[in-house]
Amino acid sequence: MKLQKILLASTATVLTISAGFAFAQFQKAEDAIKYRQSAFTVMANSFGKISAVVKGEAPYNKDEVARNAAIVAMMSTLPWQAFGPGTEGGKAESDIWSNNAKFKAASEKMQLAVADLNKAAQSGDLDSIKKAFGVAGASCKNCHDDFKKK
Ligand code: ASC
Repeated sequence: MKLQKILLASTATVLTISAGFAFAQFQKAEDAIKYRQSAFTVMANSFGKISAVVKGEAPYNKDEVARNAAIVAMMSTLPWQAFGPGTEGGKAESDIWSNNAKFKAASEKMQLAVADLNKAAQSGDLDSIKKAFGVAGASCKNCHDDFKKK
């Protein structure tokens, strides 16, 4: 099955994945920090490639955008398992742990937004891609404003 097909995640799938994410175990906080930062790095790389297309800095290639959106959607499910108790550090604000419900809500909003972006990207409609990209980017920024150290 193609990656894009696997990742055409419905809202329910995203929430199921994120709800069942307690599979990773980390020996040290350092390992959790490295894991979540790595997932965000890969996500940001693909998001940045879509950003260039949306801004008109790169030509629109349907397959490439679809592939990058699928990567973003998949990666978006991964970092959260690495924010467990005792993993404070890196660029993470302490509010992640002291106000975890708000953090979780923001993370779910982002996952839904990038699932929508992925749907638009698979459809190949550039106008919907641009719209969904804007919503997704805002959901990244929203969470960073509250929970990421500058
Ligand atoms: C990116 C990236 C982010 C988001 C954010 C959107 O490409 O690395 O963190 O977009 O800047 O506002």
